[in-house]
Amino acid sequence: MTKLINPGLMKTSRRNVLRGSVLAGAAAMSGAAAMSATRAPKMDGINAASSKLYKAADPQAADSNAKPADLSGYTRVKQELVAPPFAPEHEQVATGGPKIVEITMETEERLMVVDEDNGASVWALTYNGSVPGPLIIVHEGDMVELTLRNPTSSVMEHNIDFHASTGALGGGGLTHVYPGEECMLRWKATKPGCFTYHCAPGGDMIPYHVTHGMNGAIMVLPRDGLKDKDGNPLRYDRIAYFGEQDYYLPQDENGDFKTYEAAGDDYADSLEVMRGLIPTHSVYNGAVGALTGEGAIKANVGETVLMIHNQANRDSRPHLIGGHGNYVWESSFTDAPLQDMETWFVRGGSAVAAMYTFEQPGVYAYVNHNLIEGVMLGATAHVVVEGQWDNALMEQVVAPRAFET
Ligand SMILES: [Cu+2]
Repeated sequence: MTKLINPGLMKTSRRNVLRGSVLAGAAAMSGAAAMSATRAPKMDGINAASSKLYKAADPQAADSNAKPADLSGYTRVKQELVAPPFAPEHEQVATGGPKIVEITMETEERLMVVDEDNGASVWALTYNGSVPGPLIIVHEGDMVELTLRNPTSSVMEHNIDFHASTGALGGGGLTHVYPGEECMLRWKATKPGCFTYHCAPGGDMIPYHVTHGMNGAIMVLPRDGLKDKDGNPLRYDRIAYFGEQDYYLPQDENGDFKTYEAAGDDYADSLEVMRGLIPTHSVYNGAVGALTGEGAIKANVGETVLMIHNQANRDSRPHLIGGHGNYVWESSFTDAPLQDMETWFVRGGSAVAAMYTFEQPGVYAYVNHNLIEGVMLGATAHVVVEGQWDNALMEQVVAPRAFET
């Protein structure tokens, strides 16, 4: 199935297209010029066992007939990204005209404990050191201007595919950075909604990076904010950002989770587990229990929380035990939200927003309601809500007691 999509430039196949750079070259975008020089991975100091993971970057076309983007009318702002489950400072309703929102992300490879109880760990591949990567928030019509930096200490090549963007494999084709390299990508947020972003270096490396934590979400708000089906404004007091991560961690013959010296060393073993399609873990925010106990989300009775759920690889079906999805946007923010949902759906490779106003105090569990995944694989978070109990909504009329026979 090999064919030439751009005669004289390069050969392609479906697999090569997934490797990323090919289409970007064919697109011959002006922004690609800076990335066009043929580069070689910097191999100094790289773990020898992992160096085979490198693939030489495909050459990219330097020529372009594309017009420069008209950036007049935009103002520039910096968005300081924060670690999940928190959201960056933002406006719910945009003031002023469209903005160029500058963000910086580093591709950090780091050893993370996945389950303290059994020693499961992973050399996570991350944006800014967290699983999921940070939540980005812009408004429809804004430009996202990302500086993507791959530290020299990295072992692997990384890039980023924004599902919210248009063209060049979601930017994946224009953002391949080797250790010690950085690049800048600017794209216009034309679709309002919540969207996944993820690393997609090419071939089997795509699911490998995504299942090692390299994904996150961006929310593109309508300029005038969220609305119900009748167009009335909907506002939230806080955001809780859940990244659900399926891991496929190799185990030895005794069932113990294997450990590795460096990022990438688990490549062959991981692929073998991944081929079975059954995750060893499915967790929120990187690890079992990351959002329970001290990490639990906090809220008060009467507060409205916007729960943003990202799952870059696998379907999920979140349910807030004891509460509801008062408004749920499974698709675009231009669609009317679903209302009063018990359980909603997150298609693998997407992010979804659900809004709820807490009416009772207590501990709420936010679970994947495939309860095997929620309970046994780890996909449980807690929301601890303070306030006054409302007996009109629920009351224990008789506490458990022995009944008379
Ligand atoms: Cu990556």
